[in-house]
Amino acid sequence: MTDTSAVKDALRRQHIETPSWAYGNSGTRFKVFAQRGVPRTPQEKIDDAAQVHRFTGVAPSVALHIPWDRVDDYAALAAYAKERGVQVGAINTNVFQDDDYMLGSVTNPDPAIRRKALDHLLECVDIMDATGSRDLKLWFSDGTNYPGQDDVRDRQDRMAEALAAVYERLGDHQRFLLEYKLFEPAFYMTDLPDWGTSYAHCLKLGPKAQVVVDTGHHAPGTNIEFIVAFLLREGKLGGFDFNSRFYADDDLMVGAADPFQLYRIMYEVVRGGGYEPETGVAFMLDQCHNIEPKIQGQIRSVMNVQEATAKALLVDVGALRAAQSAGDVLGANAVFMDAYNTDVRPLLAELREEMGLHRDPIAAYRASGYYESVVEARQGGQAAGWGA
Ligand code: AOS
Ligand code: ZN
Ligand code: ZN
Repeated sequence: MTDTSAVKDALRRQHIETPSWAYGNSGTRFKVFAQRGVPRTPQEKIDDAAQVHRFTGVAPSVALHIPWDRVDDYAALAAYAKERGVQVGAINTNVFQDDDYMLGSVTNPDPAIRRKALDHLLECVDIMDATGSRDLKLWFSDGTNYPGQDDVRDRQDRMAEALAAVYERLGDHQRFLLEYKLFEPAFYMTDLPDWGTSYAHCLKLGPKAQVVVDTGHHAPGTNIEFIVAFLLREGKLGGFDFNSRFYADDDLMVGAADPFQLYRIMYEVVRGGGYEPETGVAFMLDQCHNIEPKIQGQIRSVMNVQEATAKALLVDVGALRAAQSAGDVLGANAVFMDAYNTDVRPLLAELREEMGLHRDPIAAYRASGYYESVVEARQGGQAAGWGA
């Protein structure tokens, strides 16, 4: 039996970070459907993020994306967030939207373009100094489209050089989270295609270099929870970019495509100690809401992560271990599935009441009138970045 009050305590201190770009208009390369009431400024994105925290109680920070969230005074922006009851979280870099980066950013064959990309990454560390952020998230669209297009090994050397320069610049309480992605926008080869490549670069640099697992960045069928277990064991799991994929990097709501996979991932997180705040695993969402309302989409996503976490915390570890050591294949699997098949919604509703929240965050948000007030106040909302 698992102690539900301990499970509730663990859930009470959950921290899920929402991304500023989830609140803006986004879409595919075919069409961006503009929604009403979307934020026009970074401050308004923070206002929306604060609503997600207000109704869920477990989303106290918001990740920024530079230059989409460019402002003159980042310390003032961090203070603004604080006033609204949230914090500025990870700073996301952008070396993928400039014409100069057609053949890559930090791995570009042209040293002047590499320098420009590195300068942006370093500027983002300056921004972290101002906002007090701990994490710099590095995602590179770098790669090639055709065999022979560029030298694969030289590109690794260039990547290593840039990462070392960023690492060198990090302060004592800062770190970078290095993201990998199998493909897209490069279709033949990505310079950081998988966790092993990110891990190898991070391992060489030291403890302030950590791997971030974006759940949408793997080949179909990849056992992501194994990667999570392995990286945690090695002390190299910096965090997650949570989202769902059906086909490629779909960036749909986490837990929508495969809630069972999310549960398996959260089980390994809990098992590997990654749920403890001191391990520094960041639980971030990296999503877009192209056709659904954005704030509600974020609330739903936070709830999906909560539900998977609750189930992972409910696993009867004693019974599982006993079955495992007895070689009881079906017994162990049954214990694992029992937790997954538990309806944790009543437990979470109860927890929310204990936290002074409404039992149903979506209903409470809908009834709050916030959406109607921003539709009224905001005219001409901003694209999230890609849709600009
Ligand atoms: C891109 O595919 C990565 O998932 C990035 O983490 C992220 O989506 C981006 O930084 C936001 O544009
Ligand atoms: Zn991501
Ligand atoms: Zn992605």
